[in-house]
Amino acid sequence: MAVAFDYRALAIAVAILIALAIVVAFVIRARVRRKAPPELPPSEARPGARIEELPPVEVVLPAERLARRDRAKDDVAAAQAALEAAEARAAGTPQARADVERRRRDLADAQRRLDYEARKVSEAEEKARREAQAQALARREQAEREARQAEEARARTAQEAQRTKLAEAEAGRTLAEGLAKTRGGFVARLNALLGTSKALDDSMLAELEEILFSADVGVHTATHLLESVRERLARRELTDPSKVKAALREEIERILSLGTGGPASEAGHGGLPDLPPGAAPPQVVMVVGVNGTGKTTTVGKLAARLGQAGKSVLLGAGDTFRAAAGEQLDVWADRAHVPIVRGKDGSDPGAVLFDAVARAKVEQIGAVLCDTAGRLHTKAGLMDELKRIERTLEKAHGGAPHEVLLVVDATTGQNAIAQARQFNDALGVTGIVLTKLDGTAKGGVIIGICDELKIPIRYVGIGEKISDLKPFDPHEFVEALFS
Ligand SMILES: Nc1nc2c(ncn2[C@@H]2O[C@H](COP(=O)(O)OP(=O)(O)O)[C@@H](O)[C@H]2O)c(=O)[nH]1
Ligand SMILES: [Mg+2]
Repeated sequence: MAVAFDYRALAIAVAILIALAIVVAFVIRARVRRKAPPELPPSEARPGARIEELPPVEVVLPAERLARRDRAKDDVAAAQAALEAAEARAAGTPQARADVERRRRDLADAQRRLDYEARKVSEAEEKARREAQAQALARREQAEREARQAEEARARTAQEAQRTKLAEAEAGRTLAEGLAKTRGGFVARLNALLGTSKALDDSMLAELEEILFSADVGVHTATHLLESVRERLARRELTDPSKVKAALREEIERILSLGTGGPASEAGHGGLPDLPPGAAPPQVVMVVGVNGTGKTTTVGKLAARLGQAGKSVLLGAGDTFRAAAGEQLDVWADRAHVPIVRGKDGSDPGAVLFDAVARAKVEQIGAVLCDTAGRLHTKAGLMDELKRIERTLEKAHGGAPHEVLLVVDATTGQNAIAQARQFNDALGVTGIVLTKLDGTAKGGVIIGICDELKIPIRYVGIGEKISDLKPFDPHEFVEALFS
């Protein structure tokens, strides 16, 4: 049995399927479009997008290209005119018709040529426009970069000024404030004794002796002071207690001015001396002393002082013995805004300091401040280690260390003098920093140090803040002590 094939039904089914496929395609496309394109960070944004933001640019095309297009235009016009003339002349002869046909072909050729030249002009125009825009964009980005850098530099300067202000705000303590405890100690007792209108007699001298002997100036210096008073009394120069006080003050200032003894200490008191004439930078300062006297703190404060005076400074973290000593110095480097060379805990301190000096030479840094350990397994071990470091520094830079700065803690009183003597014998100390004067009534020890050792006192420490390191000036010191 023949089955009649229904072509109409098939066509309708196919049409429905096609329509369905079109609808599905539209739905999918609409969904894809609705998804927002991922947001690009500004620096990765498509250059095209940035170019579109630019104002339109004028471009100049090569004259030769424009001339070729114009010639093609003229050729079209000429072919058009020739065709029109041929058509006018056409008299139905086969030659005339052939001539018209030929002119028509010429016109079509000329037109094609013109189309080609016009397309080339617009391509060249587009290319030139893109190039000009890319250049404009590069210029704009360069300007933006420069503006950003200038802004960053401005922010850095402002931050710097803020830091300096903070450091200055920290500079609250004066020398007189730092010496308050010592002034309240033996100086207060001297004032109480010599500020009276009592007669100058043996009992007063006995009390003076007692005050001076218990004042941490040391037996040697106390004897020295008493003798000078007795001599002047014998010469009848001192007729009342206030004159005795003035004489003592004078004598103390004279002793405090003694710190210009040996050749190594010619620069005298008050601040770090300059490099000797002819010596090449960097100036290498080796900071030594027993544990806890304030070496690391002094290195940090000194770095800030020198930095403020315009000197470039590098810190060398030579205390690799005590865990966390490096981190402590790191914090100071940060506060003083100076670079630092550090090794691993337990590494060879000589090697670390050698590297520090080498880096300072390469980077033409003015001064290297070398922190060192204050405690090893034995005292002899410490001195040997420090002597070895001293030799290493000499190897790193002839003439180094230019300064061996001993840090002693005033709160240890007479012990400070003993330490200074030991370090001086082993290393040849060229300057002393007496720290923690703010925390003790034993400040008189400074008089003993100057009298017995005659090593210049470079600085005194009167607190834990960055600005609590003052260059030592004997006159100023006596003024503050007796104020
Ligand atoms: N009050 C006071 N404390 C100080 C002074 N110098 C250092 N110190 C403190 O003494 C402690 C030991 O100092 P540090 O520098 O670590 O000593 P180092 O072991 O010799 O390096 C720290 O807590 C410092 O803050 C000072 O002049 N005055
Ligand atoms: Mg330390």
